[in-house]
Amino acid sequence: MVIKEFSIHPLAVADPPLRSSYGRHAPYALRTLIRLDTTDGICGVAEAHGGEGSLAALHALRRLVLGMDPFALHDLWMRWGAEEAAGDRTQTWMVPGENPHDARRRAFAAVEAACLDIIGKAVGKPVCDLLGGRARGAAPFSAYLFYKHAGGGGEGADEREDEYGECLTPESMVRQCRRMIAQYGFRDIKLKGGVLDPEIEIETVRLLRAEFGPNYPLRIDPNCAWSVETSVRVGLALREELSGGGYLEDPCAGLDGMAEVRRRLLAAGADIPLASNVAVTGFEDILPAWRGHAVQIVLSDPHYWGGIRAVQRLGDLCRCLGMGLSMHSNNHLGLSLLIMAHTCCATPAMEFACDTHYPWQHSSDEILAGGRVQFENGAVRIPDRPGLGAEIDWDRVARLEERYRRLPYRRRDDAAEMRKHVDPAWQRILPRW
Ligand code: GKR
Ligand code: MG
Repeated sequence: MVIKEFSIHPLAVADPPLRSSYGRHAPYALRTLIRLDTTDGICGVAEAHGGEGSLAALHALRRLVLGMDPFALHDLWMRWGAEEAAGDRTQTWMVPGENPHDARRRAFAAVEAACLDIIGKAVGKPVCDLLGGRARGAAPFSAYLFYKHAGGGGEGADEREDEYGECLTPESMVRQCRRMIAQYGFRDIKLKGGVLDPEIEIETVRLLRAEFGPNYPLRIDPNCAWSVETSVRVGLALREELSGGGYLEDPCAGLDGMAEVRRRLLAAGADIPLASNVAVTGFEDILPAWRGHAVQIVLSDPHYWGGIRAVQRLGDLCRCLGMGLSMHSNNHLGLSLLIMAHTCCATPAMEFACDTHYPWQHSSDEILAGGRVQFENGAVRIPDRPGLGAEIDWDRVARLEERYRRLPYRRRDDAAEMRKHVDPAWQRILPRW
């Protein structure tokens, strides 16, 4: 069995005006669907980051994939040269999926997921059962809360209903969380911070704790918006709320800054773990992060760490070093959610609930035949089907692809959206506070 066709489908997915320290989300997020067809008539699919950078890498990889045996993933890895690339792979200045330094790994990860989908279909097993079996029966996810402007995503006649409404105060964030938990049953809460004055964000976390109690661990992630000083101040103010299964994620830029924050928090008696998906994005970052005590929890992501098996390896490494493992998320559709769920179930070390943007996407954009993936008590069960368990609605794909073609932009640029809608002079300043 070899791969005889490789098609690449760029997609535009409606996205609400969510805020982060990067700026504001555009009306459409960019994603890519890939499809591999084998000589045995089996089709494998995967979802990847979108936009021209991701597309270019996938098109370059295509010539190595055509004619390959889907089982020969190591051979592909070596021929493609997706090892860690030199250069700034941090996500300090570039949003995930836009950094050219991990573009090769991202392309490989998509092909790996599609090949595992093929292999699973060939042997009649779900992907996580091919990779050592299930460390847990279902993949738990967290309620991923965002400050946001009014709007449900999309534009003009294509605008989506604004399910969560404007959310720029602590009180409206509690309402957002209540609604999300009622709908999905999440048991962990993540607040995207770095948007409002830290005092308001502290108040938001406190209100969330008052509303949901200590059985809902809390995390806050300002994506490097704070100085070391501010990070320590916020950490100390929230020492109760961020302990007991919670964490402080990428409060400031760089491993040195994170190490200093950790030192000062510990010296003040606050043992709050620091987590990262900004300063730590690849295997090369692990030892410096560990040696400097800068990061205690690594946020993996099968999309940019090099695939599902790379996250398994990362999990083993984290276990050896006494570090925790969680999972990062960007905007995505149900196919990525399934990739993340298989990854989580096949990775014993994944002991934190994974992040997901899925609640922010609208059902009318889902490309899975049969509609959106369902959550039970905040977790996704692995479908009782071989491979990733995804059946694609190709008419829907064609519509999202057509929408992509009509979009004027080809990469995610949250700062440009800020200038367009909020403040014409807006710049990403780090640290802002
Ligand atoms: O969607 O704005 C966003 C997030 O800020 C995302 O881009 C981050 O990569 O969620 C991510 C994170 O945990 O840093
Ligand atoms: Mg993060």
